[in-house]
Amino acid sequence: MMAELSAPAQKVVALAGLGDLAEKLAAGERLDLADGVRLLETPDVAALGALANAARERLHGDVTYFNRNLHINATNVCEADCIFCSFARLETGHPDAYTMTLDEAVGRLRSLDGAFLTEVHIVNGLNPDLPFSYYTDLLSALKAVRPDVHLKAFTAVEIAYFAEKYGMTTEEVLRALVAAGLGSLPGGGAEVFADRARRKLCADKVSADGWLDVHRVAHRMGLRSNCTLLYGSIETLEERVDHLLRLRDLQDETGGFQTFIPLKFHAENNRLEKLPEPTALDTLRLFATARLVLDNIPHLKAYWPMLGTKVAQLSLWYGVDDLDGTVREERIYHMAGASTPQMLGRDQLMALIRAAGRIPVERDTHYAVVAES
Ligand code: V47
Repeated sequence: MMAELSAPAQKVVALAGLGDLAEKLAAGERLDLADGVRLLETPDVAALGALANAARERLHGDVTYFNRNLHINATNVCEADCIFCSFARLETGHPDAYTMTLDEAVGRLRSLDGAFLTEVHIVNGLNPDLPFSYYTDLLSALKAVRPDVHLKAFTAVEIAYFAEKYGMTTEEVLRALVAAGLGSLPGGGAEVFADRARRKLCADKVSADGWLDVHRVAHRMGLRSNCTLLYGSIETLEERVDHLLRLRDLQDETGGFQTFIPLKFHAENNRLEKLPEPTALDTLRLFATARLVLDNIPHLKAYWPMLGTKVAQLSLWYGVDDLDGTVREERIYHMAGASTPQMLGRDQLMALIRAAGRIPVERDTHYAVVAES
């Protein structure tokens, strides 16, 4: 079910030829593959935005969440050979490869010198030269410095890699990480689930079913997680919607996803350099379609370091209710050509949200409201 569309919005939607989908949504019916593709193809992005905004306002009104977080990418050494990636280096010893010592990684948190934050987000390469204790020690050392901070760490691709490399089940890996301080999983590594695209983009990392299964196990253990789609490289519109539907199916089963984050493909310094990047209109269409198809995932997040602050701000009228975050230092997209700043302060984030006519609310990882500190 959606919020009522205003009479002028109903007119715009009807003129765009989307009246039947508006009726379907108003009746609480779910969108299917063909519906999703129609939305992604519509030239009338304003009409699509009106539909998505109604769904967004039904869930969250004018509230737009943000959080204060720190990103750590502790190593870029990675065995996987994903053709879209500008961050990874295949081997330790490559001139651009790095692996932080635990002191260096924890120093990133320590150097904030007590500055307020609620979350550390950690995503790494699949490094063949590290023992499992590197990751558990990293989590416990971060917790020792700031016990109050939530650790959202390791994509499902990393978890699957740990299970295989260190001879454990997914559940054993997750139990050991939780014992060391893990609080939830980020949504990265999903890329595109469809076989055709996945074989081209990232043939040698965990399969779509493997990715989904790590999240299934995590959700059954009571952990929450996020999910993503890498859009705008070689995938078709059908493959984008297929990806959304597979996420929706798992969410029906477990209810453990908090947030969907579409990740916009950046084309510099990787093997897809010749591809044009998605336009702002493609981005708005995808966000709005995701809001409407993913009727069971509560939050839709715009990750401003990859979208740019202007498109991220605009997205707040195309389904988005969450702007990630202060971030502080981002490597994955900046190595792929993102020209956004490395961090936004709390005041800047709040001003950006207010200027869009929305209400900023600081959240923690589980969307509890954080009182001003
Ligand atoms: O899995 C890599 C993507 C992801 C490129 O859960 C690229 O809150 C675009 O996990 N162009 C990692 N994308 C990032 C990630 C994440 C980010 C923000 C929030 C959350 C969350 C999770 O980055 C990878 C991959 O899909 N990526 N290279 C590129 N050239």
